[in-house]
Amino acid sequence: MALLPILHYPDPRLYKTAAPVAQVDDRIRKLVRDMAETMYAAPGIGLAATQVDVHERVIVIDISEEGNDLLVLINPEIIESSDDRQVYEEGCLSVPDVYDEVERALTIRVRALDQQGEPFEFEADGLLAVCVQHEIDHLNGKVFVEYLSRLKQDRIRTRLRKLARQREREMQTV
Ligand code: K1U
Ligand code: ZN
Repeated sequence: MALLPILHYPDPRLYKTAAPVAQVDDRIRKLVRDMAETMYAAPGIGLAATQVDVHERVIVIDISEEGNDLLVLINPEIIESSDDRQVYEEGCLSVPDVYDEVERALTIRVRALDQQGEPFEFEADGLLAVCVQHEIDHLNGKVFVEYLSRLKQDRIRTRLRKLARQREREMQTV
């Protein structure tokens, strides 16, 4: 297994649209294992392949307290969305130390493939629905800060660019 580097906003690779997985094979199952390890180590409750610079439609999620309930979604699709909405204070491993409120559908019905390539469907609400929508946005090249005001986005971009330059300088002095 391997820990994968996570891209940080505003890296342009986060804006790419991920392609459908053509075949669920050992390469995809290894990607899933590496993504899960990376998500648990971060720590986070979700990770999309886009965030580790792999532009294929793969997501891992674990919202359990114990971190022992991994959900793997390959080629996920939201096939129904409620008109009822919920607001949740979201975070993102690609946007460190930024948390802000985003409004999304309260309940969704999701269709995806599992690690054997078998289709399955489930209904999600609450945090799971938030997380699935957030991760599918990543596969579509969208980062949650794009739901915030232009002013907030500019401030976040400036802060993260500064942080990246600082990290680069620190690496050069080591
Ligand atoms: O996609 C990501 O960057 C992962 C993100 C998922 C997410 C969190 C909250 C709302 C929507 C989507 C995270 O995991 S951010 C970190 C986080 O929320 C967390 C970390 C440790 C324990 C509990 C939560
Ligand atoms: Zn995210």
